[in-house]
Amino acid sequence: MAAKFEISDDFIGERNRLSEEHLAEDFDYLTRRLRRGGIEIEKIVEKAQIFQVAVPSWGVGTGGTRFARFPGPGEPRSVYEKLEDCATINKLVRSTPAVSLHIPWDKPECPDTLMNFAAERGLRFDAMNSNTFQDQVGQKLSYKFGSLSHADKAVRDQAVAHNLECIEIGRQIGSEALTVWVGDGSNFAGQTNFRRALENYLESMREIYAAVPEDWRLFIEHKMFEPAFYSTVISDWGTNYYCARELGDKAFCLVDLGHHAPNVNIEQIVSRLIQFGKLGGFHFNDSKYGDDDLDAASVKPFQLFLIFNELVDAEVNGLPNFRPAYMLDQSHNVTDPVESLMVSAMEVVRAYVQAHLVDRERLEDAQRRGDALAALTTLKEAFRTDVDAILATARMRNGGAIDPVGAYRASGYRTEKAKERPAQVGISAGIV
Ligand code: PSV
Ligand code: MN
Repeated sequence: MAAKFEISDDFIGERNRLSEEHLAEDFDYLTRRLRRGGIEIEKIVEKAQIFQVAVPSWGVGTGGTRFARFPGPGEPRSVYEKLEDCATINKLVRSTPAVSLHIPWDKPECPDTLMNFAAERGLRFDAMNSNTFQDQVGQKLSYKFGSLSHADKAVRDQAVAHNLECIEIGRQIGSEALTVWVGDGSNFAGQTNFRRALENYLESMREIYAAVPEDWRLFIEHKMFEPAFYSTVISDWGTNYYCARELGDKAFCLVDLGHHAPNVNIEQIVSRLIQFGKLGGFHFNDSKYGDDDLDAASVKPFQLFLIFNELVDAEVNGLPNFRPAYMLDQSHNVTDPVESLMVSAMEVVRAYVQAHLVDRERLEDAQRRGDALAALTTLKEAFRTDVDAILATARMRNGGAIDPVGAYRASGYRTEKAKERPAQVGISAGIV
């Protein structure tokens, strides 16, 4: 088999040499600026160097919308090619060494081979995602009217069995979490009995929970709407929290930023879940109207910062068992998915770093004195700080690119992949 094109470390080094000097100047300036506020820049660079966010295997293909999909050149055609793209992302940004798989889209024939393939490229596996929101070819019973909450026990059993299979595959490839999102719900008033549906869901989830290994976590993802447009079974963080509590210590709530009503105060939801010890993790993306799955921070960067303000507050206060799993969950329609995922990963690190710049003593003092303006100004000062030099330095020190998108484009990766991966007619992607 012909060798596959890869971006080499040497190439990244050459590209970095083009802007190293300018970066050093910017870094020097920022060092002095932050020092004025009593912040030691090296500590923040270290934070940026160790921060990680997982990428979704389904994000490296063009997702499309409910109306159409316009495939791009060189799209991955298998889980292996998806991993090649994920490895490229990590090589350039150095903060995405874990990949979240979706089963059966990514079902490996040989888990060992898949795990080795990933490890050779510096990757490991994050949470497994089950899929009972679609019918698969040859599937016995349909999920048209639900899965884990279905009125028919036989359908529920089938959906439970699928989740158990996901856990089994996950165990074989070194994953340590299962994320369950169901599309279950209703499109018409009266279509389902709300209470019974939730009871059915919980009964199914108890079986799944029992199969979750002791050192794993079970993430429950809530979503207000879509594909069901009248009601969903796990509609909101309250229902999610109730279920996670009912299930037990291994169960946590996962917050996908696109899964709430418009204008909902997500940072407060995050704070509540932290306080109740049930924040499991995130699916980062951004939205203007609904679950648009746009690139992280492309519409509401301040919201992302405020979410990280809560997260960093918990981190610096050393809250027990606080270790949220960070993942991206986006759909790319008009951009090169590799570029979008790199930019989003960098935006997530940016929000994390900026949240570390918040003067928490000053904030607390303003809160005590009831000085709302001073409190907001304290947050805004951190949010407005241009931390590009910190992010680029952290990437460079980790072996990545100062300018990941520039290096990616200059490498010709996409053109090479288009040659290696001739388009497949009818290729499907995770659109949800
Ligand atoms: C549902 O909209 C969702 O956010 C869930 O995380 C799914 O697993 C994913 O999208 C599939 O694209
Ligand atoms: Mn999601």
